[in-house]
Amino acid sequence: MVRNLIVILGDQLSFEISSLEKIQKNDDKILMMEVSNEIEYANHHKKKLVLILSAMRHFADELKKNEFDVTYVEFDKSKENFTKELEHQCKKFNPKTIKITHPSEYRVLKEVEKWEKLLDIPVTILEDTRFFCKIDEFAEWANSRKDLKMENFYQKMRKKYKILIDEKEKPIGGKWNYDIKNRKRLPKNHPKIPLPLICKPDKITQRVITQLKKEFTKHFGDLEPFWFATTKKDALESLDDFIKNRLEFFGPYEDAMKEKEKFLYHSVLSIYLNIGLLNPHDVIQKVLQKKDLPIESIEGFVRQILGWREYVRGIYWHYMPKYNQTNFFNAKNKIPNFYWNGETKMNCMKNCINQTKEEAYAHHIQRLMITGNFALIAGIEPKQICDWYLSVYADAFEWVELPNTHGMILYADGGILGSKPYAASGNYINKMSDYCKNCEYDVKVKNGKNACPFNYLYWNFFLKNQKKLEKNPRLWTVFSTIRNMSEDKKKQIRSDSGKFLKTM
Ligand code: FAD
Ligand code: DLZ
Ligand code: SF4
Repeated sequence: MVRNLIVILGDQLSFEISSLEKIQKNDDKILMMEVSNEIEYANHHKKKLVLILSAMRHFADELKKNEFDVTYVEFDKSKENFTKELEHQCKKFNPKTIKITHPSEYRVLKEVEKWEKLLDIPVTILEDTRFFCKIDEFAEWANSRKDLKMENFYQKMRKKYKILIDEKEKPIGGKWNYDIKNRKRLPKNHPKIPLPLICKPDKITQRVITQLKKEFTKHFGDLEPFWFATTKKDALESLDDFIKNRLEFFGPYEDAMKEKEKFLYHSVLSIYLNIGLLNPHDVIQKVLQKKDLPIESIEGFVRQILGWREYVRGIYWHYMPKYNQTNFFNAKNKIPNFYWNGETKMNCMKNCINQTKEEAYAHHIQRLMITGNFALIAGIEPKQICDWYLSVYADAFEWVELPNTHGMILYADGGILGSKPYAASGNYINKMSDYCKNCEYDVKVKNGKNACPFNYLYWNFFLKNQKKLEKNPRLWTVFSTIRNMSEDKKKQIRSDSGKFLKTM
């Protein structure tokens, strides 16, 4: 008889996962399941499917090599969902208890919470200790404050873990945040930037690719060339490669965009962090060892992982299940087809979407200021945009995708996460990228047929939502311009926007 049946989910691929902490090799069994429901609940990018399934199979092999008793269930149509498959396995193994580390997504947690009653077997859900901040700890912080600024949370984490902090609890370098130094445009003759580490698909990955080619042809995106790491060893090498080749300039060019540079100085590590191949504690410790690199790069990078990543997870668990129910601007437009096929004259959108199709990756500013900004000012319904982001990126899991999409880009939560909507006109995109020079639209033109759609949609968004936003002190300049705007100009903006939105 099996003592504990330990269920490991597809984003818990780590020997340090809490469910394995007290495992006894002779008495306990590990269960990993590939199931249709997880593969089909979103239109996952094909590269995301290969990444997760291949990494799961590699991890199961590693466990077996270390003499753990593992049952690994490969997908076929009969493997419907976690619960049905677990029920089937429990009949075979009759475990005394089931153990699992807290699922990262609300949807899966709710499924797990039903197991005890359904199977009549005790189920223990353990804390996910990979994160810096416990769910309860975030709730305590959130309940004690009027506003939930990321910056305050981040400083609290820095102090708690003594990261970039001196003996007097003061930030190293004198400032908590070097955001101001993270906004450089990439100069024209900037040398070619080293690419992230390319990992050649091994036999396990090739088999997944072959299986997917047969079974999941309808999923979004290009399956090949597949180059992601699918083992901890290769993910650690990708981390070392980032630290060696790109970290130095991560800070200054964090907000830059360039047509032929898909990754710039970004780490491309979220895909490994989110499924357990990399541990965020280890990543930060390795980065901190690079004491000779500019503080704006080190602090900038630490802020993303210790600050933003932990903060959005906290927001997610604090506000779910209601978080995705809001629609502050009552945005109702349908997501245009070009989000799926890249067929648009807007060069910035075309580039970001085509890159997403190819790589299952876009860096933060592309997600925020191009595809996200457009969705906001074009008034696309939040649910449709959230589904898109959840599908198309290899790092997309609801706990991190939803706050970024629903909160950060769409402001659909009414300002829980952000203090103002991140709306921007073509001017910002032109300042931070080279997309406009190859565009059929003219970024300098504000209205009419050749005008950049971001220009009139930007003003249309604020005109439409004036009542909801005009009291926001951070938008004072925007509404002061609107107050001085002629009625003719407003009419033109509304008319151009109406015509454009109709073509979507
Ligand atoms: P880098 O720029 O190198 O940053 C380093 C690390 O910091 C990342 O690997 C990531 O773990 C973390 N990080 C940075 N920004 C954020 C953030 N805002 N929230 C959480 N973690 C962050 N990230 C995901 O991991 N999964 C998602 O599904 C996801 N969806 C997003 C949707 C939208 C609309 C936006 C605006 C952002 C989203 N992000 C998401 C956050 C961020 O864009 C990605 O983490 C980042 O682009 C991943 O690339 P990178 O590893 O090269 O990141
Ligand atoms: C995203 C995903 C996919 C595509 N497939 C599986 C799978 O077959 N088995 C599995 O355990 N997990 C998979 N995942 C991840 C889950 O959808 C989900 O994100 C995690 O269980 C965390 O809640
Ligand atoms: Fe994008 Fe406008 Fe620039 Fe074209 S002109 S690339 S639509 S910002």
